[in-house]
Amino acid sequence: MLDVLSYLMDRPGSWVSGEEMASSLGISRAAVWKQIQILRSRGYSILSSTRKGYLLAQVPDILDRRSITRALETGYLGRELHYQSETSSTNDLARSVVGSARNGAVVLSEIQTSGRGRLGREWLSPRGGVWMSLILKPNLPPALAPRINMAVGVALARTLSELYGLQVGIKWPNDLLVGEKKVCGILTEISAEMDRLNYVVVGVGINANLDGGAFPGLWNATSLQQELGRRVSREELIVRFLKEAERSLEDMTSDLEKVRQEWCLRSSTLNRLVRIELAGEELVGTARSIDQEGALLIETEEGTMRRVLAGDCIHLRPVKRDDQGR
Ligand code: BT5
Repeated sequence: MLDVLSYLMDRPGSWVSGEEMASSLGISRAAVWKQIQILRSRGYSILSSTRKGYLLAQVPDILDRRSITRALETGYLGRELHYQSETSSTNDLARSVVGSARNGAVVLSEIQTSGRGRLGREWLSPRGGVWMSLILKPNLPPALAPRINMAVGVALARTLSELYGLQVGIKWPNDLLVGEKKVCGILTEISAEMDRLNYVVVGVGINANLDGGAFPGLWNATSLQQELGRRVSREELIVRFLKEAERSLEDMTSDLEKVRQEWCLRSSTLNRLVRIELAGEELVGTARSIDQEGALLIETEEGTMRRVLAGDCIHLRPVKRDDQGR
């Protein structure tokens, strides 16, 4: 299903011949036609002409629980899906259902009225974005929860770059930037006993189909729509992200080093001069690496290495090539 849709979406404003599409996708022309009919029934406006083929004229911006469930490509992530058109925060909604929820349940909402960031900061969540929370019940000690954050950040960066060809960078600990502008934020909240995690709620906010007016007063926020010059299918985005997140979470248990290395590759923080704001302290230095617990390793201006587990990070300037560490 997603194949014909992706094919048309990759060619915005262009006519695509049915024959060309069928042969590129390795399916029959009748199968293409059938998929076009299904897409139309879901609200996609697709023009057809016997001479020119098909043209995707308009993408509906709907989140339909059943349609997402049908499109899912995961084993467990998102197989239990909760949807509300409006909620205070999907992280709160997730916590209210966590008792009976299965590992991998996902909570989605069109609008959040009290979306939040870290340290109680406000997260603007108007209609058009993807506001979702993953409920995970992993068998991990609480100290290793930041690994989940790292795995989800990597999955999100991979999704945006593979689906849209965007140059996204992960800013430590877990913002996704296009250039220097924030397009996604992640808020991971845990419930734990001394030696055991009860559950983890990973809140993921993606500024998808939002225009410039969506972020009054925020000069450093952007959206997929603004960056791509077109709207995206949020359903396709969610389905792909859940698939990538499941893969990264699996890697996290079988090959954590792979996740760490991918984080480093996709990071826009490493090899930069940064200022880290910790409770009651400020640290300036060059970000050299992150370790397997997601802690940032900073080389201070005095030449000592500092390990920072949590804090706010401000990018100061890129470091010159000859200044780079390994
Ligand atoms: C974050 O916090 O970046 C985590 C955001 C997590 C949002 C998701 S949505 C689903 C789930 N439910 C929730 O209630 N939250 C999660 P932080 O690093 O603290 O960044 C917050 C700062 O980002 C704010 O103080 C603003 O400056 C800025 N900001 C607010 N809304 C934004 C938006 N939509 N896009 C980009 N930046 C925004």
